Amino acid sequence: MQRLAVEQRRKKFEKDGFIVVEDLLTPTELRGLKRRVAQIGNGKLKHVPEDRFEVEPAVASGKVKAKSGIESLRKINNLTDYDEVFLATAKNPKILDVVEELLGPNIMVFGDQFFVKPAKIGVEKPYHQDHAYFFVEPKNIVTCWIALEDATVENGCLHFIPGSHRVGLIDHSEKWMVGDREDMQVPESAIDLSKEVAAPLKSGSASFHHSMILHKSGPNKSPHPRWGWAISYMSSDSTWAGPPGKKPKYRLVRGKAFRGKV
Ligand SMILES: O=C(O)CCC(=O)C(=O)O
Repeated sequence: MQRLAVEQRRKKFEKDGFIVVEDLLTPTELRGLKRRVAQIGNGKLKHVPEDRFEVEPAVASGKVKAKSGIESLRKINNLTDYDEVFLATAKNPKILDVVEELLGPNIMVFGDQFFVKPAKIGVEKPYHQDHAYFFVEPKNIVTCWIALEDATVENGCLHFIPGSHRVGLIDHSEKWMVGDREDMQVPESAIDLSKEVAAPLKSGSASFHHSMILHKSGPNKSPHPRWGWAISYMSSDSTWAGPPGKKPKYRLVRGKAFRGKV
């Protein structure tokens, strides 16, 4: 990409807290990922531990009987820790080049989540800032969210509040129940919904968002699944800020590591 375009993209990310990059992955790359995740979700490949899978609430409660393993899932956590195809994609230079523009040359994978959001039953994820869940400093993690299927307003694409990454960490004390698991959300009174923008994506396109931006995804009310894979990256000179001794082993994917840092 030309220097000017790169500079414009960086400025847009600084101002809004997210950018969209069209056609990041090719149809062949997408097909490989889709085949692989279906094999994992349907139990044909068994190398991803069970505790990485989260079942969609309507299926977990017995209200809906899913037609296949993958269609029963809300998400799969940390595929890059177990699966070579997803790990290779997390190292794809087309992704890392954009991340480098936003974070600098030394990059580690912080974590990843594959969101299934199955047709008709996928629940919403209410407004939150990712960094409310992330224990590293500075609060500057970039998530690449790749659409494996078209993500639309009807099937629950991401929505952002542009510029909200610049206001600091907001209170997440409101309870949000995902089935019987308690999670958290930002109270609606703390969100300027007049600024909300939807970020629909064609399959193969991706958004890159800052870990402090307020964002949500809607429920999937459509007959189409909304598969999206979110890989979060941090600069390798970040510092662990969680409980001592609990730091996960992070993977360097570009540049160099620093002693005493993550
Ligand atoms: O894909 C979703 O439904 C939620 C994604 C999200 O909130 C994130 O990637 O941070």
